[in-house]
Amino acid sequence: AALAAAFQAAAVELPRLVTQDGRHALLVDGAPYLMLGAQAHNSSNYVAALPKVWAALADANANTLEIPVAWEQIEPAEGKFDFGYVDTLVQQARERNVRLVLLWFGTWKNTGPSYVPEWVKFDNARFPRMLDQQGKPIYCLSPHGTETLKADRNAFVRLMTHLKQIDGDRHTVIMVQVQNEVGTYGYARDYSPAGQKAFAGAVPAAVLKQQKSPVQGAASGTWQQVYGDYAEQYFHTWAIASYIEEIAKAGRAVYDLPMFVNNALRDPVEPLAPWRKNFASGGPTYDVIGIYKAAAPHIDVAGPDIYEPASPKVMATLDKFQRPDNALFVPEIGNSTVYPRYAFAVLGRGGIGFAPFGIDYADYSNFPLGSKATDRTMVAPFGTIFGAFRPMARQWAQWAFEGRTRGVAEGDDRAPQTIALRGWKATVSFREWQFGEAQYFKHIQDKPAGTEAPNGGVAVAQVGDNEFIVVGQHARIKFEGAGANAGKPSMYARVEEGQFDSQGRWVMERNWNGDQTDYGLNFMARPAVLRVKLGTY
Ligand code: N0T
Repeated sequence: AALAAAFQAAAVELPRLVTQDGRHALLVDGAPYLMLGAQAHNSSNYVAALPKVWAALADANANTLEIPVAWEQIEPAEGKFDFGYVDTLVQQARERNVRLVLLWFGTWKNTGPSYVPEWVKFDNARFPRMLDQQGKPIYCLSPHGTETLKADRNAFVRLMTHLKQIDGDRHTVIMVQVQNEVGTYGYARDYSPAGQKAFAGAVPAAVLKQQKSPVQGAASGTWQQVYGDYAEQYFHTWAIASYIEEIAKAGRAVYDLPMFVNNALRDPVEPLAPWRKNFASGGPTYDVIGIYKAAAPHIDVAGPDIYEPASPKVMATLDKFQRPDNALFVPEIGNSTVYPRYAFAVLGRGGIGFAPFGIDYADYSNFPLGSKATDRTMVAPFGTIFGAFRPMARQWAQWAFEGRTRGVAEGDDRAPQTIALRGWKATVSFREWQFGEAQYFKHIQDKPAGTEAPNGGVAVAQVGDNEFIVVGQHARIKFEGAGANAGKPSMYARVEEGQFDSQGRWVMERNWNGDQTDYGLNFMARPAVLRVKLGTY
């Protein structure tokens, strides 16, 4: 009876983000959840389009589908709501044992108003667009439009109310993204009278506290006084974040699901500089996460949308978005073959989720951002990795929350990388054969098939003092003593290849020894899961 009661409690517990010791977990049904996600294409949010989404999701071995719910589709005429699509979506997700992350395409979708209903799109008097410095309306809706906020918030609250009704006891839907890639391209802020007035106001105390100024500015005062050359961008960021906060707060008041925003990135490597039309002003770029935290406390996470494949940039982006006050969550990453390996880095670093974008068979390719292919060949490289993680996803999320996991993705330089573990150090190298050391075979020019471009990765969970779960592809890993074991000779006590079963029990398939361990542990194209026990002598 106590157990039944505990299950009951877990089933009714709402999904939520928790933080401990600077690490984060997304709790679903009361336990950390690893989101092996996939995002559908922008226009697949219609019942008849779903079969091509589910087919790709299955091939991806994803446990979570991210998919839009558009304002235009749930409120095509003002005050008339239609949740037919949402009902079918939730029903079909349950049948497939898949969770949902809904993307609220409202006032801003990639900064523009393409997903607002027609009755909003062209009523600029009631739903004002931003004005440029000459007073001319631009493409983007103004974050100072009080009627726009009211209308968007109203529709969103209706959506959350409906979700609570149909899913409040099941939690098929585990998170909601509020808007999509907000900000404004080409304009720093809104120069309308409402915008001008707000810009002349004082920086709110919460922003002063959470967003330090990159320049020597006043400790308080107007945006210009405090943030100097960054004032316009920071002000616009605050305006949009505050607008999002009103929507998220109202939605969570009726149904308290975790909520997040996503970001079209600014360059993470070039030195920080004032906005120069080089990214969307007002979005949750890495430099203004503090403003989002201050202005939008009902938004749990700001996540990076990664479409720039260069490994130093990807790593810099992960570094910048993983913070004690911000969980690492990659809600979008390109679906071409350069990106799957980053799953090892994101999930190894303790990310709560990772979702390639464009995982459906709708015959649309967003090349050159993503893959040219729109069929199984595009999905498979993600599917093999997710397939290795999926049976142990719950364990992995728990280990990540406990700070036991690490991960690396092969860099564009193909160079070895080291992983610091408690009492141990691991070295991961790439393009190695399974047998022998490269230095003895200098005459061999050949490299393993499938390693022509970087696609290796390894993630490690330290499950005991000398015990590790290791998952990888196209990589070699070797361990040596460090810390308390520094300088001690060591060897494998045991290396089992296997997987966890549905009860969470480790099931061994074979014991790696001899050739299989003499030259490190070598992962090839098929991601394998190893349970590695080490010992010193
Ligand atoms: C993304 C997706 C979708 C290095 C692009 C990325 C999705 C949105 N936008 O397919 O539109 O809804 O969130 C913008 C990337 C900008 C170019 C980066 C060049």
